[in-house]
This record gives sequence, C-alpha cells and structure tokens, in this order.
Amino acid sequence: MIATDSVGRLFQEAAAQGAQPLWTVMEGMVPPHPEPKAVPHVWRYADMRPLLERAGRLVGTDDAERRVFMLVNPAMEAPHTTDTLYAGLQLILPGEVARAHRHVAFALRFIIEGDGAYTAVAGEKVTMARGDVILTPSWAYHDHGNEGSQPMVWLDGLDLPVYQFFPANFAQPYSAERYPSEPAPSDSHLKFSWAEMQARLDADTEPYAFAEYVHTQTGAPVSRVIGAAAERIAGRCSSPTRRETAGIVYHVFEGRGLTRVDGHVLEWQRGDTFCVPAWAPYRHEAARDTYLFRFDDRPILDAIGAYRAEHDGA
Ligand code: GTQ
Repeated sequence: MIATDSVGRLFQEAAAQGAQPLWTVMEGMVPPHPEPKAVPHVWRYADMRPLLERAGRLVGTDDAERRVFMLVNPAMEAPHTTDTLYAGLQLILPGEVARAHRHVAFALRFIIEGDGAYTAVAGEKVTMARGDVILTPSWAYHDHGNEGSQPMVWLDGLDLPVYQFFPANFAQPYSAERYPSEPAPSDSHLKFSWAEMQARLDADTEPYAFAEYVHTQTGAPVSRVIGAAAERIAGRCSSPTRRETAGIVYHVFEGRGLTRVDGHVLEWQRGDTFCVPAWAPYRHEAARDTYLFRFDDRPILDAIGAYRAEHDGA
C-alpha cells in the first residue's frame, strides 16, 4: 500500500491501464437530454447549383463514380449532415452513366430537377421526374443514367453516418458499367411519384398536413434506418412546434418560408435543403403555399426503443 496515495495518482495509473473514472464525466456520458453534435443549417440551391454545374464541366464520371457534393454539417465532418443522416446533391449530365455498385448502406433519392434519367435498382430500371422518391435498398446493385437532354439533379439521402458507428458497411463494384435491367413495373415498390404524395397531402383540408412514405407492399417505413415523409403548409400558416429524438433533413419542393429551430431562423425557398438536429424544437412558417420533403432516422430509433416526440398540439 502506497502511503501517499492520491486521486491524481490513481487516475494516472488507471489511464496507464486504459481505464478512466466515470464519476468525473458522468453527466457527459448519460446527459439529462439528447445532445446532438449537428447544428441547424441551410444549403441554398442558388449557391449549390453553380458548384454542381462547375463540377459537371470539370469532373467526368470516370473520375467520379458519383458526382456528388456532400452537405456537411458545419459542426461535424463528412459524411454527417446530422449526427446520423447523410445528404448530398448528385448531378448526372445527358449521356452519362454513374456505374453500377452496391453497398449495405440504404439510399433514397428525391428528384430536384430534370427528367429522362433513371436509376436501375436490382434489375428494375426506374425513370425519375421532379419530386419522385426512388429507393435503393441495402445491397441492391444500382447505376444511374441520363438518357434525356437536360442535367438531372437529385438529393441523396443515406444512412452512411450509422456505419461510422457500426463498422458493418460493405461495398462492391459490379463487373460492368450497368447492371442488367428491365423497365420497372408501374407499381414498383422502389418509386413514389410526387403526384401521388401531393394528392395525399391535398386531401387533408387542414392548413398543415403530414404524410409518411411507406412501403407499398408492407406498410413499413422506407428502410429499417431511414424514414421519409412530406408536409404541406398553406401560405401564412405554420406547422405545430415539435421536437423529436430523430434528426431530420428537409428539402423544399415548392414554396418559401422559414423554420425556427432552437433560436435559429432558417430561411428557405424552393430547392433548398436544411437540417434539424435531434430534440431541437422546430416550427415551419410558410410565406407561400409550401411542400417539404423530409427524411429522418426514426425507424432505427424505434428499433432501439429511443424514438420520442413532443408537439404543441396545434
Ligand atoms: O448514388 O450510389 O450520395 O453510393 C453517396 C454514396 C450516392 C449512390 C451518394 C453513394 C451514392
């Protein structure tokens, strides 16, 4: 037994064994409420579109398997748009093919502009138009091609940050540029058309409407990690104030307004993408009739029993 033992000495010797006291950092380890690292942020399409255009001129599909600008949260590093979600803007020019690969990570696309492009997913060639949502399930081979005459831009939503945490992601190139595919059936479970979603939102006569995208066959969320929904807010109206343990990425399909998040004011208009960190109270205020697309990590939170939400009941 050392006569002059001290707490400092104890900590030093514990550190030499790869151990640290919990009690000095207890609150950080089990905080009283969620403490996301991500901060609220808007990526404006007016700023992003010219960067994509330049990438289109400077970088070909040989150099970029996917020509994407990641939307990186200012308080985090790539691939974090929020603590758990990744978003990126992908450009594909007429005549280009983004070669086939597959990965464990799930992806969804929300089409921002252009038509005449397709994503071939596991042998189904799915054509894409503005506002459509296309799913790329885990481990399904997929390639993208633009057979139209206009550039195509879409928002990618992936669960990549989850695989920073769980080292369980694999990726594989396919042996050819394109994976063999047939035109997708009109009722493909891989695609949700905007027209259908807008009809669901418009069927609700309230100034604020919310509708989730669910698998047409199973009624389940679009993946086991990521869920997606759309919202309609009538001009000069607001959403309820909510907070959720889910992180959220929003994209403005149509309209103009702002979102108050925890004291921040995010102003947005058509084409912009913004994020809401976990547990931050947020409320949308629409200046004009507005449609928002969103994806979140609710399904995986549900799976681990950690999804919680509160709203003001408005
Ligand atoms: O289109 O396959 O934004 O693999 C990031 C990773 C898109 C894709 C991204 C990807 C893809």
